[in-house]
Amino acid sequence: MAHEDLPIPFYSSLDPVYGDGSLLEEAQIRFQTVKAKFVELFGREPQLYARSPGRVNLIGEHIDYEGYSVLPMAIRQDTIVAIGKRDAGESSKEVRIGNVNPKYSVCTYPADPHQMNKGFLIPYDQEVDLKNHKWGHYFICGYKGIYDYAKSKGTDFGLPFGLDAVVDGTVPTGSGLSSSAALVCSATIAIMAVLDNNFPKKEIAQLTCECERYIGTQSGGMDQAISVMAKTGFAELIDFNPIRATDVKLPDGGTFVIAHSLAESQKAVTAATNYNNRVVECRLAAIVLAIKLGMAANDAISKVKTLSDVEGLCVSFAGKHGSSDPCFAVKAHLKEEPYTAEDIEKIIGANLTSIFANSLSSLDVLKAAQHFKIFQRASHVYSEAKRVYSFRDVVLSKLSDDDKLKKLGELMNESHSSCSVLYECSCPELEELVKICRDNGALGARLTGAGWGGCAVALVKESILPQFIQNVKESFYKSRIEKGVIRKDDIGLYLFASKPSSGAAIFKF
Ligand code: NG1
Repeated sequence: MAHEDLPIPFYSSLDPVYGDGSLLEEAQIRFQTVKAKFVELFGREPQLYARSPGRVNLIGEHIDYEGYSVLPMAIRQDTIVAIGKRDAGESSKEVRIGNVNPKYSVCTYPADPHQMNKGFLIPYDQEVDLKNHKWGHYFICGYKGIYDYAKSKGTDFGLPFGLDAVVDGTVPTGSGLSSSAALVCSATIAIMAVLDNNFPKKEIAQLTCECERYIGTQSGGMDQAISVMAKTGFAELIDFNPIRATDVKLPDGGTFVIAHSLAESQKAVTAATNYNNRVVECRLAAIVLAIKLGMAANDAISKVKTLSDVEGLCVSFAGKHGSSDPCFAVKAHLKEEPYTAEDIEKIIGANLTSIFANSLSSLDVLKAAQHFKIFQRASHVYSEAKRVYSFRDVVLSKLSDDDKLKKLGELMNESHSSCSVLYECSCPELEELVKICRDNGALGARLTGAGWGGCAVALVKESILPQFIQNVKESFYKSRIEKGVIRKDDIGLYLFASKPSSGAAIFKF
């Protein structure tokens, strides 16, 4: 059976996931702490646990929501959820979520998602209460996801049902390492398991991607797919529509180092000007290209959702001019100067607000936007999509490991430059950090995840790893430690080498 058709693995001990070394010891302590917190808050022991990891994206940034394949790997940092059903009766009408970290206070939600409309997420009419953004919302996304999934299968899995849960996460938040997906996926899987169900991984990847959108970001499915489907020792080429994961064994002799820029990327809160803005710009680029390439405006508006939808048109246009590159059509038909809303409305013959009338978060984007850089966004998406396959092809090639690593590094550098210049999702701290990584011998370095803060990932030869870490500490972190931005003892949380780790799992001891 294909990997993505298998259910989430169910274990009675921690070692299949955490191995037998120091990671296992650390995990044993964490699971004991989560259990103790559960007993402290709810007066009984949890029934079971689920875990889901964060990820680092090696290449393929801001293209998953455009339907293109990406190439991430899971990292060891993860989120653990302990869960138990509440007794039937009055108390079964609530979901209570605690956290081992005292920074996150207990959140309580009504168990019936129809009541969640009032003052919480408002999932049924699509409004999102971002002003009252609370960490527990991510857990409730999973609850709502399972509820909707059950309904789509013509059942209810016994929901609405009161649940208690305690969360412990080690994926740094706002870092581009997908702490949000680790929480949404572990919550969803814990809820699924405590209701005595287990679905194929590809369905969980799909449903967790859809339910994380209740938070208000129009995310693609990369983070959830890798968190659910990762395998120890492999990066994965993730395809969408349908979701599929193909193992990619990275060449020997290189290591990926993750380094935090210490600028927090508040993806949900800045969605209207950053993340969702780019999703809207890509849609507008796709519609304008479709029309310029001969599609009727009405068809373009109703049928074209992503740049991958018009790639065929772009490629056949390029073909007539001796090229196979969709960017050829972008250069021929879009102008580099930013477009105003009126410029685009003139081309497509419709109001932008009417196109996005069904999406409140897109309307927020339109309200906040001064202009739309559709040439730059489309150029990034098409070129980045190509780099993902080039990366995979280099890995599969007959080159020596050294030559492979060199070429992978070059592709990572090109990806960063495209993210920074064309997609404008970098920030000064990330630029400084990427430069420091390269100056200290990284074969390639780039921002990873959504950007606007968060982490960089650098490809480093194992032979220089200790010196590289030392130099980056000196050049980037030392001054920040002196200024009190981070504590010296915490440096390992912000700068670390990472091997591809395993995906989501359920534990019952
Ligand atoms: P991060 O930075 O981990 O939140 C986000 C999206 C991904 C992808 C990347 C950019 C979510 C949950 N994740 O990742 O789907 O679009 O940005 O490549 O929104």
